Amino acid sequence: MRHSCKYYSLALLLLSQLSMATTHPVMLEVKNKTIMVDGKSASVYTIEQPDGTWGYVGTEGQDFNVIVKNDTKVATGIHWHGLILPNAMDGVPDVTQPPILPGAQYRYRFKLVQAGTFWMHSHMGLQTQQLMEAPLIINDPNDPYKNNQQVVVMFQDFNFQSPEAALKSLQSGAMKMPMKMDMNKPDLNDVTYDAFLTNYHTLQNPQVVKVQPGTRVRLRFIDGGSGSNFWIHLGQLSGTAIAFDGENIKPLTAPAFQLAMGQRIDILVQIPKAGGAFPILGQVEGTNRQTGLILVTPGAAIPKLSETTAQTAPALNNDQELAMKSLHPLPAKPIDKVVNVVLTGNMQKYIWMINDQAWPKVTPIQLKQGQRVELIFDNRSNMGHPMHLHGSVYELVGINQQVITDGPLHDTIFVLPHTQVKVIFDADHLGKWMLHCHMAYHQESGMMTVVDVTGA
Ligand SMILES: [Cu+2]
Repeated sequence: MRHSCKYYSLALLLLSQLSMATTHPVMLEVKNKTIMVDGKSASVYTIEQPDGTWGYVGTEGQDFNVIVKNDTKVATGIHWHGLILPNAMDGVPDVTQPPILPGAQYRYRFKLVQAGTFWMHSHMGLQTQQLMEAPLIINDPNDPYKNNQQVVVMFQDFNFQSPEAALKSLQSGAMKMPMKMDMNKPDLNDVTYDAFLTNYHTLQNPQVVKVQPGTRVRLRFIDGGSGSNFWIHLGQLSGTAIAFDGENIKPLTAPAFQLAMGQRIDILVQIPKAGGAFPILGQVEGTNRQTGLILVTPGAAIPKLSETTAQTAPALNNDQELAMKSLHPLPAKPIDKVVNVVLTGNMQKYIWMINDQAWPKVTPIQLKQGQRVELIFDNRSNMGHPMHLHGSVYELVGINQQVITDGPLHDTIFVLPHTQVKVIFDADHLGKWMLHCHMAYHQESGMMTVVDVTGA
């Protein structure tokens, strides 16, 4: 009996290896894409499968088995934002792998241990600003909402000017407005954009998604912007957020939702039985500019939407962070190590720093595998910073003096100006993990470091 059981297991093992071996890798091609922005054509990037699928859809428990093929003229590296994975698979050029040269390929293979809304983007220079990005959706086979239609809503910001030229203007102070001198007001938008896009479309020519009356739709929002935070407006629909940064939260209903660069939020909406057209909009904080797409039931007229609104959107705030509660907070455990992450900026020279150091001249934050770590983001600058840690999920445990229990889990948390945000996580995974601001120009101007997790 024991023997037959052993042989049976062996046979199963061989069978599973065989099936793994025969799984064909998914090809993800990084390539140029021509888009129309308000009547003018522009060349940007995209990441697509050969059949035109934008990005990747997988299932929790299965393998992420991907070949990235660089069909552009520039070296690159694609990072799987929010995924827990082996360090060598993290896609950071010159840190976890060599850059992928033009015409070259790179293979990725690991098990998908999460489900939710994630995304992929270049981790090289300012390539995300040229929209080298795509959704990365992982379905949960036991998802209670799995029969609902899913719609990806990725917000993007766009300039005809090259991002390198935009950075030069920032460094020379040309883009700074007089309000930057007012220390009482936060600085909201470093970069002035020509257009805001949703899934590569402006509101002049928005994506129109067919939905059925009386059904529930899961909107998977991704802020793929390089310099823009958004307020999500659902118009006449009421929305219930069920996940943030790919992690389930207790259902949260609100009149509007907030999304900072790099973050994702999953919102359920109920399409009325009477049907109609339902704009799903993102308005950039501190501006009257908006982008979005339209959900439309069969036969409904498609409205004309403006790219501007009458009202200027306020700055993001902490209300949503305080209202969200994790469905699966980290298990209680004593803190082994506290790490201060002081965020500062020199607006004259446009240098952004972590603990007074600017990438790449940084001292890595050293952690031992298995440590429960508390990170204290201490933002001493006049701008908010969406702080992203690779390869881990952290739990919000405090904002300034306020202690938070069952706070939401994040891989990217927005740290408001002159605010302290505390998060905890377990340094379970060996390797060099990037910790950086997701505002592309801050990241490129120094606000990045590395967390080095070594054996205990
Ligand atoms: Cu920043």
